[in-house]
Amino acid sequence: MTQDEMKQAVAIAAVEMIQPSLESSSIVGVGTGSTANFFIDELAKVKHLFDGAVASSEATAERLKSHGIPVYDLNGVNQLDFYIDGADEFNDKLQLIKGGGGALTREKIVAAVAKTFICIADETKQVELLGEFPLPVEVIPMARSHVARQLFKLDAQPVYREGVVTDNGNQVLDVHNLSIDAAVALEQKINNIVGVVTNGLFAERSADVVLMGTPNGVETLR
Ligand code: ABF
Repeated sequence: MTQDEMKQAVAIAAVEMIQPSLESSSIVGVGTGSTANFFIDELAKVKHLFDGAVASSEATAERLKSHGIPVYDLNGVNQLDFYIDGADEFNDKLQLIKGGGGALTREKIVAAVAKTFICIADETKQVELLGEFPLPVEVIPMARSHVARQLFKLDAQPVYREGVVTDNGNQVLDVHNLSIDAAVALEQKINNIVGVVTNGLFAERSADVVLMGTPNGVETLR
């Protein structure tokens, strides 16, 4: 099985998982990235079963609309039963690193609102210790150097993701050489640096379920 086939398998499994709960009034939270794109394409096949979606990025909004799925502003949505999104890494506590695609802040907001966060990822994203994948930190542009200096004090190596502007008009630092054993504490510490919008650790709000694609099929981790 190729990596893309595993991504498609978890996308199909995610639609199967949410389908029994979908109603004509349901709004689905949808993430960003190549695995999420497979999910969008599968979700479109059952679009008659729900009302619409909230998107975690402009790219996702465009893809949803291209399938004829209405996209709503989160502020107008009272209830979001599910958020489905990929990840760059996940551990056995279902804590994640996200934001390789630069959409971490909107992803974290939608995940915070959703009752159930279903993470879809192939087995290459599973790790014992988070941090091999550089941790993305979204920063207000004028604070970028200040935030970088504070991160150096944590013995981390922030690298400016040059040429990238987030959907919120901000910049991204990718923090290398982290070995994260206290993910909640680190998430809070980095978020407390003035000028940080948010970081890509999803530890305080981890996933509720990970659907992991393997060559032998999809495993459900809770
Ligand atoms: C989003 O897409 C991001 O949080 C994460 O960075 C990325 C994973 O991308 P892919 O599914 O393409 O590996 O979920």
